[in-house]
Amino acid sequence: MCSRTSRSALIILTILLVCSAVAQSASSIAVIPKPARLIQNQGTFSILPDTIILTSSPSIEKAIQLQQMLSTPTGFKFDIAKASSRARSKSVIQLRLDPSLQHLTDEGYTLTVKPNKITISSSANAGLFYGCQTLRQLLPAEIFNNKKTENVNWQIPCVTIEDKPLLKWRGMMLDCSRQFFDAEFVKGYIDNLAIHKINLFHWHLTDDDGWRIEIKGYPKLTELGAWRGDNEVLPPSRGSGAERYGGFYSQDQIREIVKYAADRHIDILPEIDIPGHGRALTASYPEALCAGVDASKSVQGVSQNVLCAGREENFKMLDTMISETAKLFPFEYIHIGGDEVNHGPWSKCPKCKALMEKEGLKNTGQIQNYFIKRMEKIVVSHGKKMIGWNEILHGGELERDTAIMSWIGKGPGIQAAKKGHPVIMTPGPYTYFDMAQARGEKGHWWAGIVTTEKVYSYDPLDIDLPADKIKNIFGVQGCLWSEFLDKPAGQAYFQTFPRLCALAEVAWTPAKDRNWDDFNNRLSQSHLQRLDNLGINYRVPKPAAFIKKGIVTIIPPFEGAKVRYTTDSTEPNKKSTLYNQPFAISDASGLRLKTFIGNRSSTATKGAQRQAAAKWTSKKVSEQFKAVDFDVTDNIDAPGNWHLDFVFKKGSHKLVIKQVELLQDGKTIASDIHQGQAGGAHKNNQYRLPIPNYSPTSKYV
Ligand code: TNX
Repeated sequence: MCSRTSRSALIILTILLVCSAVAQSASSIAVIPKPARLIQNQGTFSILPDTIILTSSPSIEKAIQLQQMLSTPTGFKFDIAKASSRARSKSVIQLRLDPSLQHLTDEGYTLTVKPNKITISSSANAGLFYGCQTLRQLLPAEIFNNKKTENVNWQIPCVTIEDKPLLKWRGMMLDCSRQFFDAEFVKGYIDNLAIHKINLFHWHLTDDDGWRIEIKGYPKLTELGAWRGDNEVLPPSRGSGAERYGGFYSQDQIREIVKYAADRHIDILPEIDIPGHGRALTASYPEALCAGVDASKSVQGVSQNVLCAGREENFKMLDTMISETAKLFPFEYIHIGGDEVNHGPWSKCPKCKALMEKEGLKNTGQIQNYFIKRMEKIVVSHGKKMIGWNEILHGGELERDTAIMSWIGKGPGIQAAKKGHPVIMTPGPYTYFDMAQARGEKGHWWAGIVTTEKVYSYDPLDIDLPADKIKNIFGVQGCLWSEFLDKPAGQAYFQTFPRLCALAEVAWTPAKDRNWDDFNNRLSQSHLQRLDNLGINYRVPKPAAFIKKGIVTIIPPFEGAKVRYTTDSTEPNKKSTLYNQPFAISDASGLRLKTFIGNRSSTATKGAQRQAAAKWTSKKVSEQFKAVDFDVTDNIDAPGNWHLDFVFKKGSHKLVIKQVELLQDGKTIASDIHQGQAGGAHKNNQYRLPIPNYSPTSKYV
């Protein structure tokens, strides 16, 4: 029997957060992001073939957008009439500009649904647009179909909503360099952001693996630098193989996309990533590199990707790029990257050494600050403000107007906000959508597994700063780097959704009104169906399986989810056994299970875990070390080497463990003495406890 050696009993540490009650009442109402205030009233409004849209001239575009959203799935026409006209329809949707609603900001709105009339009011068109998005989510999910759908009762519950966003910067970044996403894809992506009331698209346009923005003054950037492959200036990489791969956006296409986004109340922040991450630039214009041979590499393993800081022509080139970029993008900021710069080339280059001498720079860190400050001047000279990744704070001071994106964690953002810089929080462990969502799934690991729940748990304003500094936290943003996306379109959506839905609520809804169970309920019972109807390849959440004394219990990821399984290691499909009750199994290693929603399924969960042996809350642990007992008799069913993992789920305090002992009928039979930690990071958190003589009648503590 001793051959069945490795077992584990989990102790889950849960530090409970006190959450306020959920304001949104009816279970059938499931708006994401959750409105600030929503009251459900008696009755319903029905959209009918003769429903009309009333508005005034300045909002006619919003009325047309609403008409387009509603008419395809319903097949109704939705005549648009001036609010002043004597509209005869009994069924009216009115969009009203109302200056008295300025306290809700330009993006806030009120929405009242009465049996004969829907009124959306805002002080600005942005608020009307968001009111329309909310209205859409009050309708049956078929309203998101892109074809006429028969036999649907297009009813909306009567409600009174008053809503406004928590944060003014609610962003999402897409890396279009490592993988090229064509203009149509970008537009579709923008559409899907707008539905979630995201108001900023950060367009990562240049990096080591492809230059994507047409710069007329330097045409080789896109003639050469937009392409990779065996016979191109850029080597094959990122899954694209030996063939010529790439593409770029012409200035005309960019103008069109900027307008497309603006119509959906999304600003576009362009990023030109320098002075590192610049191989696409230096492959097109090698003279931009430092002179001499340099084999050093960036953290990503890329060499020859840093611009020479001592070559004056480089700043002329950058000035041209920023000048052209500034004209294409009306948004007030331009992103200049500034991340992960390999200083190696600067320390050897004669021009950089001469620059250090001339400017009195003591080290390469100060060269970086010199470079970034020159960029700041260039950006400002073209009428824009600069923003960069948190490394731009290294080596010296910057103008207070310059904004910081805090990616490596929250720390740099907090420091920058203290100094007075505007800050966008993009901490990897919460907002990096290139991180894997579960073990065995695609993605980076450096910031840990980033689940939808983890994203949802993030509170960008939960930082220890005075109010006048907290106001420097402008917002929050998700980032999707694309080096791991080998099937760009489908995989990009898989990585983005539903994590973006969680991020949208983090950005829009105050923390006191956020509650994971409530959100997950709205997501799983209604919103996933909307995403499905929109054709979004979202990630279906995986089920979990637990085993105890030979009996497997499957936990679906949400109420009502269908889980199918196999026991012979084959991938479950639509015909596999549907789980409906616990079952016995002699060996769980061949167990495979998947969640099925409509035509979609999750990735497979393999095998079954041991049930958690115990749970902790903050009340049970203290600031001083103390001994705590758990009865684990129920978890142990055989002799062998058992493992105990301490797993931190949520909360703001880590747990430090000094030693673990196992007692059989009051007598110590095993102990493992080493310091472990379970928290934001887990360190040495596994304890090994051999049980040589198991007895089914013994008590194990
Ligand atoms: C770091 S975040 C990078 C990117 C990578 C990403 C992968 C940042 C500013 N730079 O170049 O793609 O990590 O997670």
